[in-house]
Amino acid sequence: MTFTFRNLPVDRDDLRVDVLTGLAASPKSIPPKYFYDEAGCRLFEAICAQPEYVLYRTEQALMNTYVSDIAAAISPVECIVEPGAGDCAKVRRLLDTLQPTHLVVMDIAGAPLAAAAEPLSRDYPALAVTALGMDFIHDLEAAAPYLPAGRRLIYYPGSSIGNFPPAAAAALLARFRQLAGAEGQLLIGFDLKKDPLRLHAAYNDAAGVTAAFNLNLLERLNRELGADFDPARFRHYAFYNPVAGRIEMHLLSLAEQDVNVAGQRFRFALGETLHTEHSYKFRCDEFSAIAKAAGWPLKAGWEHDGFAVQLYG
Ligand code: AVJ
Repeated sequence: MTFTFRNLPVDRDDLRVDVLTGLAASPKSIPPKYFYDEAGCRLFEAICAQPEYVLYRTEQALMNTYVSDIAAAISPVECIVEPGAGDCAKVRRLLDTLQPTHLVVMDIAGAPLAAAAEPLSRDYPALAVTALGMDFIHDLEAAAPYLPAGRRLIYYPGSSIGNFPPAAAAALLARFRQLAGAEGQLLIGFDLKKDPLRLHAAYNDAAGVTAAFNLNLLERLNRELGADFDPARFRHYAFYNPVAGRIEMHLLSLAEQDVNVAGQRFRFALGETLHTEHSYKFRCDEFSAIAKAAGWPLKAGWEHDGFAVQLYG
């Protein structure tokens, strides 16, 4: 039916400020949301097609297997809201079964989101689609004026929540709770703790796509912040930290080197890392405790081959 795209005003300096702050800190780090420029979005889709990155296909299989149970457990909704919707592929299955009147998708990568969301309004003639190019981690509340009245389901698949340490995950889920409103529900997918060798392989694919995704961050900073990183002098380094329960992804400096970023100089020691991503893995009970602390009581859950989807509300 209707398609609306809005690029919500982002502070243009966010990238510069966050990167300069992260590089000045010890250990050095950059938030993972900055992976997703246009090349980064394409590389993430390519990761999902790698045989080692089973997470994506396992969630698909789970949703295919249990879609009617899941749909039956969800109370009727008028609106589905998906933060970080990316290529908008996952939500189609819910549109088919729940038949809401409105869909609101958000993503920090506005142009790819608009391109992916527009066809949905053609494929679902009864659906009003709103695409918001926005940094929802920073600014979730700015989406509120675009949500129609009526019952809302927040859909947060793909283990995106794994990017956040437990306290930050609870804080984000509490903000989802506010946005969802009185009769709001949350359907969320997350990766489970499992054999660390399987996890390790998923972030170290043989074709090197995850490495390219990680290193693309440096290319982006070179392009957008006039930085002079030499990607050949950094190594993609990802491993499972069982004490913290997370995959850690780093860019490790292969030499002592200076890098200039937005007019400032940063020194990397040999072997020093720039931390680029956490990807937390949970047990079901661990996750529902986090969600409960954020005001979401568990309604139902499904598990398949090391991946879980839970319904709250
Ligand atoms: C999009 C955050 C779910 O952590 O598995 C994939 C991103 N990073 N390979 C993840 C990612 C490296 C992904 N999430």
